[in-house]
Amino acid sequence: MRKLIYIFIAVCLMSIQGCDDGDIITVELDFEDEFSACEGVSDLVFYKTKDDPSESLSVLISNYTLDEILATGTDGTFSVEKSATFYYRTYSDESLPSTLFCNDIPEEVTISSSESDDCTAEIITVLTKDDEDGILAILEDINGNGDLTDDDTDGDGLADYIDWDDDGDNILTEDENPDPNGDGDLEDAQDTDGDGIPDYLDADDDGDGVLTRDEENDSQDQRPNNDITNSDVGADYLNPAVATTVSATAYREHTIYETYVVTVTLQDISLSFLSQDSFDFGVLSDSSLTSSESITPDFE
Ligand SMILES: [Ca+2]
Ligand SMILES: [Ca+2]
Ligand SMILES: [Ca+2]
Ligand SMILES: [Ca+2]
Repeated sequence: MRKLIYIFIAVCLMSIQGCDDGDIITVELDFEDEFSACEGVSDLVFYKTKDDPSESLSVLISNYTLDEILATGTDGTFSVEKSATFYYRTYSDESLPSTLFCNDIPEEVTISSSESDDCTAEIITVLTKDDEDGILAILEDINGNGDLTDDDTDGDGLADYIDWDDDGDNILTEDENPDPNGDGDLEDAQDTDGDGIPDYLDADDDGDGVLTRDEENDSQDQRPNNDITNSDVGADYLNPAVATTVSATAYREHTIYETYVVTVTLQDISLSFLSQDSFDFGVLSDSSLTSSESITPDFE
C-alpha cells in the first residue's frame, strides 16, 4: 500500500495530470517547452500555441513589462513572484495564426472552450555571458577553482570565458585551433612551438622570443595573421625564422555575447482537468533576450 501511495504522489508531481480527490484524469497538454511573450498597454502575456488539435496556454500579468524581468542584478539573476491569470483554450480551427496573441485586431478564430484560474507566476531570469570562441565556458576555468571570473590569462580585464582572445596576442582564440577535431576536448589544441602551452594561451606562438602581437612586420593593424614574410611557411607569428619586432599599439575590439534565460513556473493552478501545485510553463523565446557588447581592452 505504501508503495502505491508513493507511486501516486510521484505521478502527480512528475507529469501533467490532474490530482483531485484521488482521481487521476490524464490530459494531453502536448506543448513545446518554449513560450513567447508580448506586451499590451499595461499587461504582459506569456503564451504558447499548438495545432492539431488547436490549443493555447497563456499567462496574463497585469502592470508588468518584459524590461522589468530582464533587470538582472550584479549577480546576473532576477526572480519574482507575480499574481497572474492562467488560461487554457481550445479552438475549432485546424491551425492557429502566429499572431493570435500580440495583435491589436483580434484574429478570426473560434474558441471552443476556455478555462482560467488565478495563480502565482514565479519568474526566474539568468543572464549568461560568453565569448563564443569555440571553447565551452566551463573549460575556460583555467585554475580549476569553479569560479570563471578569476581566470584572466592576458590580464586585460576580461575573464577568459568572455575573452575571445585569451592570450591577448591579437589572434582570436577560435583562429588558434584550440580544439582541432571539435570534440570539446582541448588535449589536441594546437601548440606550434611545442612548449606545452597551447597557441590560444601562448603569447609567443612560435617561440622565437618575439611576442605574437609584436610580429606586425607588414601592416600594423592588430592582426599578426596578415604579416607574411615567407608565403611557403605562413604568417610570421608562426614562423620562428622571422623574429622582427614591430610592436603592437592596441588590442583588437572584443565582442561579448549576452543571453537572458527566463523560466516561468506557475503555482497553484486548478482547472477542471488539471490541478497542480507547480506547473512548469517553460522557457521564454524572444529576440530581445540576446544581445552583444563591444569592448576594446586598455592596452598595456
Ligand atoms: Ca575565451
Ligand atoms: Ca589569441
Ligand atoms: Ca606553445
Ligand atoms: Ca613569436
